Amino acid sequence: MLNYLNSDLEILKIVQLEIDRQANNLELIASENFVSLAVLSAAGSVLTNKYAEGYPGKRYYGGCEFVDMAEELARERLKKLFNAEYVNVQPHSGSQANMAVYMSLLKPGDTILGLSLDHGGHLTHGSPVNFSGQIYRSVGYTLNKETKLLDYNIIEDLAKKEKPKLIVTGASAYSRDWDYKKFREIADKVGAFLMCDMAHPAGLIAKGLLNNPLEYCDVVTSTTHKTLRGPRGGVILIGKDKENPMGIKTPKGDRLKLMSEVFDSMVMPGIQGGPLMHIIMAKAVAFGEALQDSFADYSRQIIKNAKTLAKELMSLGYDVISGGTDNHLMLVDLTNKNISGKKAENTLGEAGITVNKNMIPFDTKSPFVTSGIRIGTPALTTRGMKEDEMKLIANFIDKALSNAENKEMLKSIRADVKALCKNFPLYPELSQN
Ligand code: DSN
Repeated sequence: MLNYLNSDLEILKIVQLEIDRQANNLELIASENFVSLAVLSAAGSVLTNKYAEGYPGKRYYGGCEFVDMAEELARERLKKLFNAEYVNVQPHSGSQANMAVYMSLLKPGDTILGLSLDHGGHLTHGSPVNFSGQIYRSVGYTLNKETKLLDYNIIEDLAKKEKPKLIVTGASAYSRDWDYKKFREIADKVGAFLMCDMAHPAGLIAKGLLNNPLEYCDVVTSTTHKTLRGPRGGVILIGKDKENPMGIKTPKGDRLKLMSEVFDSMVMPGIQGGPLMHIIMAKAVAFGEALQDSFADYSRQIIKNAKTLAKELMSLGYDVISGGTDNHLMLVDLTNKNISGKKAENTLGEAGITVNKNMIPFDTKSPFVTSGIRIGTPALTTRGMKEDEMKLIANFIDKALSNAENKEMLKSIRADVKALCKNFPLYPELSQN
């Protein structure tokens, strides 16, 4: 595959360095994963050459008969994966998917109620530095101060007070499951639309390992590159069997037409132009992989690994927020270890362990420093690592953070990390070493 880059040695070098970095470091960023060579090949295929504005069978360009097949396949596989009635596979990213939903359901100035960014929410759930907090009036719900869990009483009180037009569920840094039924009840009490951005746990939800937002939300968005292990991108979905899926009264037969008109036309031409057909085909490949039984084993192992890592870290004296995890990630409050998230990220980086600094609920430090780190297991699980490796990794993390100023120690952990990585080869077909 890489031979074709011999024509541009500067770029070839960069790709080789990145392959080497991915292969020789422990990737614990909760939102990242390693795609299969099949997904990689589809993403790097000739479909990148094709303009296909519109939707299958209704394009503004000729020559779309084969890209139509790719998009149809992506749609059908995604519907099957989540038992969805409607999907749109064109959003270039999760942010674009969220934007399309907001612009379909809201008018400028309407109120959005989402989990605050500093409590684990996402930029697009109403942060003041994002379009979602600038075009709309945004109110953030926070976690319970004692338990660091979602507190449905607080959320209901806030919803009654603020009267949001849209309630957003889903997070980037929350390690517990969501009770979408409770959110539905709250949304119905205040007459709000209910949405879930399931970008992080989508793969786990697809395999039935977490509660399913499609059963209760009017609309669900996701990225495709986290636990779903596909190419970078976004999707929009609506579940089956709801009388009133968008909160709008319509004759039953017209529902699908209404949904496709509203969301499809907001994605294109509303906020996007030509779809990335190579990425849409790569999404189809990833959805095909996720439909296989082996993906359920993989997803179960992600959770087992996360639980093991959380338990080991806690036994080493780390304060894992909420005392553990139900999904693929955990948030670690480093306050008792006297090290900031920023310093921890850098220190672990030196030891070959990649994590990201992350605000913890009620953090007193800035987002550039933070009191915590976020750790996730999807990528290492893809490499085949299991509970035994998680125990080793917890010890690497502890040794590094306890010796943050000891360069020799960090170097020696780095060597151990590299040795561990060698036992779980990543993309050997692409590696030059
Ligand atoms: N940036 C992603 C994450 O790391 O969670 C969310 O979009």
